[in-house]
This record gives sequence, C-alpha cells and structure tokens, in this order.
Amino acid sequence: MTRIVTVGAAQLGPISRSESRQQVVRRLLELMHQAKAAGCDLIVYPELALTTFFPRWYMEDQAEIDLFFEREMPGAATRPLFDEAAKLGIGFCLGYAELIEESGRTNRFNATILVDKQARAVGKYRKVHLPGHAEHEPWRAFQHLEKRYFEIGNLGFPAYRVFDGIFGMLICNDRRWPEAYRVLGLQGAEMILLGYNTPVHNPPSPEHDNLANFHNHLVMQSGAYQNGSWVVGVAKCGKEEGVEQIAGSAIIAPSGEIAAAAVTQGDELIVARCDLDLTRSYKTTIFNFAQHRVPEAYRPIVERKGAVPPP
Ligand code: ING
Repeated sequence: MTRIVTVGAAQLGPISRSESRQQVVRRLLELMHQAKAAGCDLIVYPELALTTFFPRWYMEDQAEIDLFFEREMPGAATRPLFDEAAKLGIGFCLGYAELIEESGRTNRFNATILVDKQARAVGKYRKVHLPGHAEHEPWRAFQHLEKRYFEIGNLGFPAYRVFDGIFGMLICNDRRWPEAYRVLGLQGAEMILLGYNTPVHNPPSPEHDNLANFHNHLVMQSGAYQNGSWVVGVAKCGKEEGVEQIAGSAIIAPSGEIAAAAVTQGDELIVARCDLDLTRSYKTTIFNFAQHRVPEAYRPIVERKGAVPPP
C-alpha cells in the first residue's frame, strides 16, 4: 500500500515590520484553506513565518527585540491556526522565534514546530547553523544578526514518526550543510521540511549574489538525493523592508528532481502528492548506508597519524 502524503509548501511574500501577528495569521489561514481545497495532508510555512525577518536590524533594547518572539505556542495570535487545522484535519509546520524560560533562564531560539492533523505539536527543531554575525557591522547594507538574537539549537536533529512516515525539520542555513540532512538520513528521514529567509545579496560575498537561486536549489536537491528523502523548501521572499529575498520554494523528490516549484515572489501555495515509498528506491540501493557507508572513515581527520590538521 503506497504511502502518499500530499504536501503544500506555503511560500510567503514580504511581511512588513508593522504587520500584526493577526494580519499574518490571516495570510497563513488563507494558504491553509487553499491547501485543504487541494487535498493536502500537511502545509509547510517558512522560517520566522510570523514576523518580518528582524535579524536584518541592529537592536539593543531587549524589550524591542522580544516583540518579535513568541512566549507560548500556540499563543493568542496563533491559536486560530491550531483550531482551524484541527477543524480541517490538516497538519502544519511553522517557523517562529521562540522565547522560553527553561531552568531559571530565558532562552531564545529560531525554531520550527511540527503539528499533526489533530493539531497536536508532535515535533520541534531549533536552528543549529546560525549564519551572519553577532555584533553590529555598519559596513553592511543590512545586518544578519541571528548569532546575536538566537542561541544555537539544543535539540539536535530529531526525526519523528508522523503522517505515516519519518519526518525531520531544518531551518534555512542548515540546508547548506550536508551533515544536517545526513543526521536526519541516518534516522531514516523520508521527508525533510525546511523554511528560509535568504537575501539575494550576501554582503561578505557579493560575487555569489547572482547564484543565490542556483545555490538554493543545489543544496536542497543534493540533500534530498544523497539521503533518499523528500525535501520541502519554503521561502519568505520578495522585497521585505527594503531587502530582496529569494523565492524558489520547491518540493523535491528523493531523486533530487523538483516535483513542484513556486513561480511568484509572493504568497503562493505549491502542492505535490509525495509517495514516501519512492525513498526506498534510493535507501535500499545507492544510499543503503548499512551496505555502503564507511563511518569509521569519517573519523575526524586529526585523529589519523600524520594527518594535516584543519585550519
Ligand atoms: N539566511 C541565509 C541562508 O543561509 C545567507 C543566510 C544569506 C547565506 C545569503 C548565504 C547568502 O539562506 C538564513 N536565515 O539562514
């Protein structure tokens, strides 16, 4: 019996700084209704889907910074998402800025949650690869201060049995690091959900700007193929508070082929019927880790006699 999961990738256009949570949630609900009408089992929203991408600004006032965070999930503004999802019988994956009091201290993460068709939160991931910088760098046309506003994720790369398969989550820059997919692949991940906010221009390397869209699909298609997994990549895109962010949302098959791709720079739902059993064709042959992978060969190179130590 084939295991088909119909997935909606809910790309978002720009979210302005002045847009309220309620206004954004209305956009998310519109896409959720489109997804339900299209027969989706699951809808995937981008990274930090509730607010504008605030790490583009240098802020010092913690109270101002914390306005971009959610202290509870669901909270008053996001509860309608959970209620509607339960009513429609659709799961969702939502990226947001998480502020949580744990063991007597305040922690802030770039997080994403996975919610099943009964609106139960079944999984959470906190972004590990935080790009950019921690201090104000006025030379930049805009900042990228994720290292300042978020802690490194402390949940590892968990995989979850849900929607009749094995699912994992990544966030934005994680998708550029092959080991992030591989840690999920080693857990048997059959579908990896990820959202992103990616400026076209990267101040430290402007010579890469013209390749932003190519690199976006390159890393997701590679991650999918090399782990025999579906990959769902969802953008928050367009000119957001003056910064052009790439679109390119895509649903990618375990072959590495793009099964569905966005064609706009705004709110757009793309849908694909994803057969999780297509993953077997790769996980039981070319990427049969048990048969072909040589884990001891990947031991840190410094442990080997006479090895050239990393820089
Ligand atoms: N954004 C970017 C990403 O990895 C970035 C950071 C921007 C990398 C431009 C390279 C070029 O897609 C986030 N939020 O990680």
